[in-house]
Amino acid sequence: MQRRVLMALLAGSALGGAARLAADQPVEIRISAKKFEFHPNKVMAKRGQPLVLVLTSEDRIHGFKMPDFGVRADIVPGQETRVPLMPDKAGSFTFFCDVFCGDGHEDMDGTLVVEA
Ligand SMILES: [Cu+2]
Repeated sequence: MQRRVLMALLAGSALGGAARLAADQPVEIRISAKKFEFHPNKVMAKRGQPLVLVLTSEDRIHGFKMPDFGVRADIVPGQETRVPLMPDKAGSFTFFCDVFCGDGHEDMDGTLVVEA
């Protein structure tokens, strides 16, 4: 009887540990770039949940800039650019291409929505 209770306690704490670990693991958000858009161009996140943006390009070098979080990276075709990001404030934040890529470059942007 005691042994069963102990096993249940052990199983419970193991599950709790796994849940905590999952919460601390960064969530990957994949965003691909091409003339003249990001896909997806709207991504959702939770405040306090660390992210890794995984950026790829389908055609040429683009830029990725999100001033509200001090993020800036080049997106090079054939590579994955991984950008760690801690969304520590709620709101809607714009990201955009900051490498001139042709007519339409000015409209190449998207939004990160961080929910409280
Ligand atoms: Cu551009």
